[in-house]
Formats: sequence, structure tokens, C-alpha cells
Amino acid sequence: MTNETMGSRNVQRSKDAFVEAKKVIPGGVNSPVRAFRAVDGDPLFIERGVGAYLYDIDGNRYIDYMLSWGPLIAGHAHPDVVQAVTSQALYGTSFGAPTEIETKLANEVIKAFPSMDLVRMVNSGTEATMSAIRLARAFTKRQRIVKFAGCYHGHSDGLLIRAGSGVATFGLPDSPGVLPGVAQYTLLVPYNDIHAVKRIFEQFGDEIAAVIVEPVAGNMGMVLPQPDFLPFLRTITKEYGALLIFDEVMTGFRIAYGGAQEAYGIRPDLTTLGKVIGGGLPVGAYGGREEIISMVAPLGSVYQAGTLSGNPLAMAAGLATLTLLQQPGVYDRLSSIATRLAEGFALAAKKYGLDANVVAKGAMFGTFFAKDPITDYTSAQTADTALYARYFHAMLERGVYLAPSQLEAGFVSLAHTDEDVDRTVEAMVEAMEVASQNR
Ligand code: KE4
Repeated sequence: MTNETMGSRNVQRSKDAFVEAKKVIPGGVNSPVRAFRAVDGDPLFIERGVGAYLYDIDGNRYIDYMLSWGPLIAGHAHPDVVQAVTSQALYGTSFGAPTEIETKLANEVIKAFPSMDLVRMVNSGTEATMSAIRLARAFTKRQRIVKFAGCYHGHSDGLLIRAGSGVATFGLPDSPGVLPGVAQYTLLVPYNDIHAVKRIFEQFGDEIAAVIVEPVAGNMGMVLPQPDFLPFLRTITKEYGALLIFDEVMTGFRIAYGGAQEAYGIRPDLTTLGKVIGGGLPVGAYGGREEIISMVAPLGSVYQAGTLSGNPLAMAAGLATLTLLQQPGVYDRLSSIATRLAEGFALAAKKYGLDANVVAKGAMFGTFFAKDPITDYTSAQTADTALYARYFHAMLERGVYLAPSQLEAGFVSLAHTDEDVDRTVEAMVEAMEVASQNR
């Protein structure tokens, strides 16, 4: 068998592993974006992660800016996290009964997010947002939800929604299997468009249970809220008696320790979390004002449950991670790394005459091959995805693992060193040269 190589790298074992995986797993992956289809490639199979690095099964090393789509903010296999999980595992993995470690993590979350009086642990961001929406509908006794095009809140039916045709704001199913009857209760508006939000409230205001928003968007690439956007959402939801749900699954403990709500000084009614609070193990969470969250069973009548919710191993990994993030200067460090990467991308693109828009905030960064600033999903879609795909593979060639899609964000960790960033910025210049030549 010839050794399949990508440039100088041997990736044969990953190729072979992908063939085997596709025999038993749909598309060979357990989450679609991992299949590298958005960058027209085959995925690398990872053997291990250490600090800021991933090692694939062919032994190639990569500086990792995916960090499992955000959770590994302390870096891979951080000794404190491994120690916490290992020692917890020796006491058992799950009991289906309350443990004190769940209370410990809940306390840390509530200390970081003062908008949350109580918090319920679940197993994924999807569960968190699905539950928060059910709760919002129960609390307000209303049916409609407002979401923003380009924001992703997990794969529950009412959130897999695309824009209706023309000016129609009624959602349409964004996946087979989602019923039109479900989709119609989700209203879709453009991100950062306060006039569209105003119009939709004028039309449906007393039917709207909640607005759910990524306060900093990270699923259409990284897009910041414009200065008036979040304050406007807070004001108009209060005015109409709707709830404001901040989906901080990605931004929680990443944009700032207290999430985007700390960074922007907005107090939502409900917040959803995930990723970082599990330190790489499955966790989601939702919580908010006591009068709302106290409706959740068994305290109230809104049902939500989960066999492994609050799993002790995941709690241990989350607690160890949050402890590391409480050290002084952590977010200055993370933010400076993210900023250096964004600036490096912009300079490299300029050197080769490529259109670029970049953004960095907290421990997240966004890089678009696009001429105009990206403020919503429509502008995000103007980005040159073919150029990004070439750049992505050229960066892999140079030992840098980025998001396998132009419409995703980049993440940094406590483990990334100045040398890692220097190397990455050098690789950006080389990769841009390669990518710009094949236009
Ligand atoms: P999970 O169900 O994947 O744990 O969380 C869903 C979710 C909810 N809200 C926000 C803001 C999110 O970013 C996510 C999940 N993010 C994606 C990254 N684009 C997860 C990666 C994947 O789907 O494999």
C-alpha cells in the first residue's frame, strides 16, 4: 500500500482508520463537522493530546486551536484535570444519586455568573438550550422563540431552523425530520439587526417566550455583538415580558471568567453553559433567576432529567479546570494570545493581497477571508471558503490544527506558549503564500 502523504506528512494510518470508521459509524465520525467536509479533506485520527498539542495516529504533532471545540481551555491532559478525574474514578464513576462535588461545581458556576440563582447540570449544550427553552415557555406561558441566523444552539428540533423565504420570519426546518409544526414557533432574525428584532416584537411580542442568542457568536465564525445589540435585546425582552437567554455554551469562562454577560455587563434571565465547565468531559448546564429556574422538577413542574447529569467525573474535570482559570492574570494571557493570532492572520493575508477580517476577544479568535466586516450570517457567507480550505490544509502541513471550517471560531488555552504563537504566525505567512497561489 503506498504511503498516503499530505506533502511531507505521512497520514496513512488516519486514512486507513477513516475507512474502518465509516464501516460502522455514519460518515466515520460522531459529530458531522469532524469529517472535514467543509475543507474538502479527510479527518486526522487523534491518538493523544498534551498541553497545546495534538498527536495524530501517524505521529504528526499539531499546535491545537480547536481544543475539542472549546472545552480544553487548560490544554489537553492538564495534570490537575487528569489527577482530579483519576482520583474520582477510583471512588466510582456514576451513582445516579446526589454527590457533594455537584454542589461544589454549581457553587463555582453561580459565583461566576451572578445572574444564576440556581443551576442544573445536564450532559451537553444541546440539552441545556433545549431545557432552557422549555422552561422559558412554561414560565411565560407563551410559545414562540426568537433565534438569530448563524447562531447554533445544539440540535434540538426547535433550534434546527433556517430562514423562511422572502421576508417571512417564520422558521423552516433546517433538517429532515424536524416538523414544520415545530419550526413555525421559531422566529428567525439576522444577528446584530435591532430593527428586525423590533419589527418581530411589534408583530408577535405577546407570543414570544424568549430570545436565545450567542452573546458573542462563534458558530458562523466569530462575530461580535455591535455595541447596541445586547442592551437592546435586554430592553425589548423586558418591555414585552419575554425572557432573554444567553447561550454561553461556547463563551462561558472563555470570553471572560463570567462569560459574555460579564464582558458586556448584561444580565440575562437564563444562561446555558457547556464545554469549559466539563473540562473535556460531557457537561451542559442551565440556570437563571430563582422565580424561573425554580419551576424545574422536582422543585417545580417543568420536567427535565438525565441519567448521567452531574456525573462526578465530569464535575471533577470541570472543577479542576475552573480552579486553573481563577489564577490571576489568566484572561489577560489568553486574550493576548488570541489577539496575536488574529493580528498575525491579518498581516499574513495583507502580505499576499488577500481580503481578511479578524476578531479576538477573551480566549477566542475569528479569521475570515472576506473583504467587508462580518456582522451577521449573510456577511459571514461572503467569506472565501475555498481559500480557507487551502489555507487550512497548508496550516496542517505546517503542524497547526485550525477549525476545519471557515464558519467556526478559534480557541486558545493556558498551555499555548509564546513560541507556539510565534510558530503559528510564521506558518500563517507560509500557508497564505501557498493558498494564494492556487486561486
Ligand atoms: P453540544 O450539544 O455540542 O454540547 O452543544 C451545542 C452548542 C450549543 N450552543 C453553542 C453556542 C455551541 O457552540 C454548541 C456546540 N458548538 C459546536 C461547535 N460549532 C460543537 C461542535 C460539534 O457540533 O461537533
